[in-house]
Amino acid sequence: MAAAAAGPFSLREVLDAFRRCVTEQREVLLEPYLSGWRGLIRFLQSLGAVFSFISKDAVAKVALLEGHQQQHGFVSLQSLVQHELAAGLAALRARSDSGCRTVLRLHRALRWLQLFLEGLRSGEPRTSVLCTDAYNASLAQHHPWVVRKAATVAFCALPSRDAFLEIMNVGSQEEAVAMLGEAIPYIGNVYSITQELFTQHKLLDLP
Ligand code: 1PZ
Repeated sequence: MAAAAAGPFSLREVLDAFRRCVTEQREVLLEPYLSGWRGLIRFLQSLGAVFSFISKDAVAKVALLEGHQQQHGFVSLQSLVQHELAAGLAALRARSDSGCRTVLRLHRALRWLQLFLEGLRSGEPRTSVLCTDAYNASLAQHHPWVVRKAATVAFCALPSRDAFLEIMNVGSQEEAVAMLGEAIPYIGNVYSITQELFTQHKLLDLP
């Protein structure tokens, strides 16, 4: 257990991070949130170079948030939002490097992840179909045509469902599917709390 970090990468770390994210007061803790994202990025990087344009963007966004977190000592997403809103919504909207607009991008991607994992769990064998459907129902509406095109091409390079469950590295297929069943509600919880927070503060369309 103590040696878990030294062992081979497993998507279980991502589950653990998202599990740790939400407090009893329904705050989303930044440290496990970013740690979950770092795990997802490592997983994405292991899928090959076709996905590097996606992982590069995610890496940049996580790095920006780490910078904000260190600079201001934010513990939660709520405190980040509160801090940035103190300057006023107009000032916040004018910034291209705000924590809020960056979290919003990851937040939308988390919805994609939730849908994709649900599909994977359902048993549909064509991961590219699952991935495209999840993408069209979430991120795609926020992306320009050229990004949608590149993403759709990359999705064709996804490994099959069996291979995918294998490289998640959580044990047998049954164990991998069981872990998905456990992980999806945690991810869904983080997603809905963030969605509520951003709705409440009118931040869902930050440019
Ligand atoms: C397992 C297969 C992985 C598929 C990942 C599905 C998401 C496709 C996203 C395509 C993103 C293309 C790269 C650049 C996008 C940016 O323009 C946007 C908007 O940011 P802005 O330009 O406004 O700063 N970035 C995003 O929408 C965030 C995308 C993060 C994607 C993270 C994927 C995590 C994958 C986990 C894999 C298990």
